[in-house]
Amino acid sequence: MTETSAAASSSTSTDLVLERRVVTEIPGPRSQELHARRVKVVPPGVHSVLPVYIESAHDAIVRDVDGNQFIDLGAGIGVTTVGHTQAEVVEAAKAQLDKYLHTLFTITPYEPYVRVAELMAEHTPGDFEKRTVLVNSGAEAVENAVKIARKFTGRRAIAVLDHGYHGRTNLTMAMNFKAAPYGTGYGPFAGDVFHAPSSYPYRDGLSGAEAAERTFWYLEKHVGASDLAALVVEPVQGEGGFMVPADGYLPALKEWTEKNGVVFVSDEIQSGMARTGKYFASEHFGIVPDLITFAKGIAAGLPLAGVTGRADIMDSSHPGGLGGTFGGNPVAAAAAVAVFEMIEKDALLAEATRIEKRLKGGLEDLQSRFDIIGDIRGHGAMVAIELVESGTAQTTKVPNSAAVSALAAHAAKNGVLVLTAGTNGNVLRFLPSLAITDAQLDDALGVLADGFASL
Ligand code: PLZ
Repeated sequence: MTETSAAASSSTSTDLVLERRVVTEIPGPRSQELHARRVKVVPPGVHSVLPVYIESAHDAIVRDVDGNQFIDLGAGIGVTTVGHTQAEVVEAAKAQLDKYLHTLFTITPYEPYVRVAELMAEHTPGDFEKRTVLVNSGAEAVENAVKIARKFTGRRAIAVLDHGYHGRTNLTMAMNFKAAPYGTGYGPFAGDVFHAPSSYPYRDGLSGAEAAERTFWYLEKHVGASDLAALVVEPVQGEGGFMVPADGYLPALKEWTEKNGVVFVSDEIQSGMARTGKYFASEHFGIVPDLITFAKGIAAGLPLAGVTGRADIMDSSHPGGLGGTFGGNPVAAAAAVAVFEMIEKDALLAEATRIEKRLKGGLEDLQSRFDIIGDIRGHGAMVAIELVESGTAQTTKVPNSAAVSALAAHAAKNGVLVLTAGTNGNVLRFLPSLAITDAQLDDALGVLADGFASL
């Protein structure tokens, strides 16, 4: 395997032959060496799901330092949506690197930030004036949306939905549904955050209207609508397991927030930026959020995030109230502008729809052979399967996290990166880049089929 290692150490992302290739055990010897160095200097709290160390990546293929090549069905949790190392994005970032790397927008501003704000205004739902603030991470975007909603309404309380995920800062830990691993031992958490029941059609069997009534009852009795500044909702839940709410649920929530003067925040950090076949998943449900949080896919891997929303809400913050040293970094912003251009030029919304068809087709075929696949759900290139114990898919739906772990491990050993999710850890989620080919998808599905057969 020495031949392959030598090639690996000198290859760049653009030399990659775009196919799955397993040439060593996984993780290979060079990854193991790096891992031995890492554990001496990086704490275990920063956990890596699969400790193969990456050498290069392009489109939907990542190559490790041992020369193994993986079909990437995770895209760094939905970040490299346009594909790894796309020439347009890399060139835009390089051009910006030659001009200036930082000035601080709140000291001396620059055009790429303004351009991103214009593009967000254009591509988010809602035919009204909008404003955008740029920050560095998804959690920071959620923090800012909460700040902005509280300032606008003068109210204290924030509501979130069961199975939601919003980040790892102190406020956003309080907003997550799942305690372990995100919050365990890290409290006390921010107060005035209330969790309400969501819509989870596979498990609750409720219509959208029924699930919404349950949510309202909870918010009205337990929080009181008049004290509520914002309701923060992922239109398709990410870490929770890609739950698509029942028809009518989100429109009912939106209407309820309007009636009660509550700011509706759509957390589109995972579901946004063309991932679901629309620019923002809110569009699938016909809702127009007051504020949208975004991150992940917007800059193809460079750190950029933000909040876009109704001008009257966004303008309620006083000068100096919003910002941060690195927010809207010019290199990341230039990359984001290129991402928007790629979505248009390469008709990437249609690619997400292509991927949905191919993936769901393959997964339905697997479901007809393996009865532990209880549910297949999602939109565009954001699709998941929920696994249950054999014989329970239509009845008690007993979560089967062991099968999910075994399948993810089988996939990794065979050159497919697939991510898990779900409050019960029993969901396999597929969020490949929109550059993935049908042949790569079929190849990955074949690996999964073998995995199911060997369970
Ligand atoms: N809101 C909907 O999906 C990030 C978390 C990975 P940051 N999801 C991936 C991990 O284990 O830390 C996410 C999200 C939604 C907010 C966030 C937070 O975004 O950029 O990770 O802060």
